[in-house]
Amino acid sequence: MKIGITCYPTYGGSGVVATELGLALASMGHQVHFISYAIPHRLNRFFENIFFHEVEVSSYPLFEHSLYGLSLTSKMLEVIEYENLDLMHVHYAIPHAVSAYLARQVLRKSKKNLKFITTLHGTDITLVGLEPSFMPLVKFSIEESDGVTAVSRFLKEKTLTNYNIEKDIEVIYNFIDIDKFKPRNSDTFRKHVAPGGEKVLVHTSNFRPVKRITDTIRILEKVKQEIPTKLVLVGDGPDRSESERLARELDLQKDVLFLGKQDGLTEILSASDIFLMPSQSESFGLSALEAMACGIPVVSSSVGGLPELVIHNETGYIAEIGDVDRMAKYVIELLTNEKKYKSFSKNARERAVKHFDKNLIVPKYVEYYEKILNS
Ligand code: GMT
Repeated sequence: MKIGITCYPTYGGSGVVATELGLALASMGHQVHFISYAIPHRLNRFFENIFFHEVEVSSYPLFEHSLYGLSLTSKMLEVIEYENLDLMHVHYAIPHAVSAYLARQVLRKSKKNLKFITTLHGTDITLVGLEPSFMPLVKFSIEESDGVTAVSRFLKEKTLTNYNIEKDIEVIYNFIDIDKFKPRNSDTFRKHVAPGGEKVLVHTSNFRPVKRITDTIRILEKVKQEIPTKLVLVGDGPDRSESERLARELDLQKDVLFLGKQDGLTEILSASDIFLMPSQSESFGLSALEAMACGIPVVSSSVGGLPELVIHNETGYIAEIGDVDRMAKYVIELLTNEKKYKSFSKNARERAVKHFDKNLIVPKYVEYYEKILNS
């Protein structure tokens, strides 16, 4: 198959999933054309069967704001025609699904056929898409997609009810390379982070308000009263300054390590004891899955798709949003009960391998592509 993929190429989870999917499809012999404004950061070297087409946004004094959606449609049309694509697969509804819809309509005028699939990831439905001005367009682009997938059952249900849509939405969970994300020895990093043998809590994200980063610091404050512990925060974004301020205010500046954006995640995760995800909203929680695959139990909020990933009292614990007391209690329970910790760690890795292995999930996308192309 020749597949076009459009995604946000930055650090967000949807871009990671789209890129890993493209790489997996290419390794199966499919030809994959990424169409976006920048090269997805995981495509950092040559890969057979992978092509990248950069969307250039034209500037003209009259255009005070970027016309990205239209530039994207134009690039899609060019690539679909010249590369003879069978299918477009867009990740994140806004504006990608609208651009793909427009490209399909333009092609229909000249009696050419294009099918496009939209994968919903989370904030495109639960946050941005709900803005009153966007809502009708998001609903329309979902209804008009030839196929729609969602990364959790929660997100599927939310889409159908929030937008009052009657459509078959296929749930295809996010996936992980279990050979890359696996428990490994990372003594050097651990010695650096916790030189006194302290326990290590970890969180990775894009530091947006939905992630509730400051909750991780408040959890640390409580856990530290019982067990010497450090907190490693990986990533960057709008809430970083506020989090650094809180760490100083609580006199925890020596115990909270802000590492910024990092590529060597597996080493950091493997050197940690518990992954924290106290999010306000989370349709799946890819970074929690990465931790689980490394054998790290997760303590998270109970929102969105998290209960489909984190099995309470088995691979980690879940608690109400903002209930830092309970989350801290769960962390302490795990850190003080070695037998329980070991079994949770084993269960976390096993769950990642059994349900979210790339080799199980990617074929589901291929099957879905075939179904849509033949429909
Ligand atoms: O908010 C983020 O973490 C980024 C966002 C994205 O679209 O890049 O993530 C969403 O998609 C991820 C991949 O499917 C999911 O694992 C995240 O749960 C989801 N984020 C939210 O729902 C807040």
